[in-house]
Amino acid sequence: ENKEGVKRGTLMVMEGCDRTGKTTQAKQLVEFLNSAGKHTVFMRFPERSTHIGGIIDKYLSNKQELDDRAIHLLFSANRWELLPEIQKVLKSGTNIIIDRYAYSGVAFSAAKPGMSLEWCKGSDAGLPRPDLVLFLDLTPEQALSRGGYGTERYESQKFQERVRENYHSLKDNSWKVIDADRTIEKLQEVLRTEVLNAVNSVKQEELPILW
Ligand code: FDM
Repeated sequence: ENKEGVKRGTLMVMEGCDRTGKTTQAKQLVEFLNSAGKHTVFMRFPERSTHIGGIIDKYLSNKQELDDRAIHLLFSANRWELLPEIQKVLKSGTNIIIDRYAYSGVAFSAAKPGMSLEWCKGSDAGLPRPDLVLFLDLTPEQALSRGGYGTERYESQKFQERVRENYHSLKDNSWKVIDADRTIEKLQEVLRTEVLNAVNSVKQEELPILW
């Protein structure tokens, strides 16, 4: 509890390769927690509505080219620019579920030639470490069978395979690896148990930091 006697909110993150159902599941979890009386908001990265987010959006939709390091740093900067907001929300006792976070940042950038995991981690070092990371896992074949990838940058099978390997090397003890090869309803049921558990067991006042 803080000075005002408010327990801080829980920081939860959804991660996974494309087509694993992250966004659908995250939004349903937010509704579920709110209906259970646990005030929760949805956030996402990249947050395309800011100035930096606008550049990221152009890059992802192939309207603009950028050096691999420059775009990596912009994805990080997009998290740092929203950190004050995240801190404010958590401090007020509200939980956050974020669709993608720094793990996406590293897993995607480090899947490019000549980009190392260590270099990529640098620019997110110091951000709050989530209480819970729900990693929705699908093999690239399972993901592909869900109707193919879209047309944004990174949406190809070869790239997604490298991303998935990178994700697995970023796991720490806040991660739950969840088999996403189930119906939307079944998967939601599994995830609800995890988020309730996380919200009910938050104790420390201060969140630890990455990495
Ligand atoms: N992505 C996302 C990154 O490369 N770095 C990041 O830091 C983040 C947050 O952007 F291909 C990639 C992952 C994905 C794309 O897709 C954003 P969605 O569909 O908006 O999540």
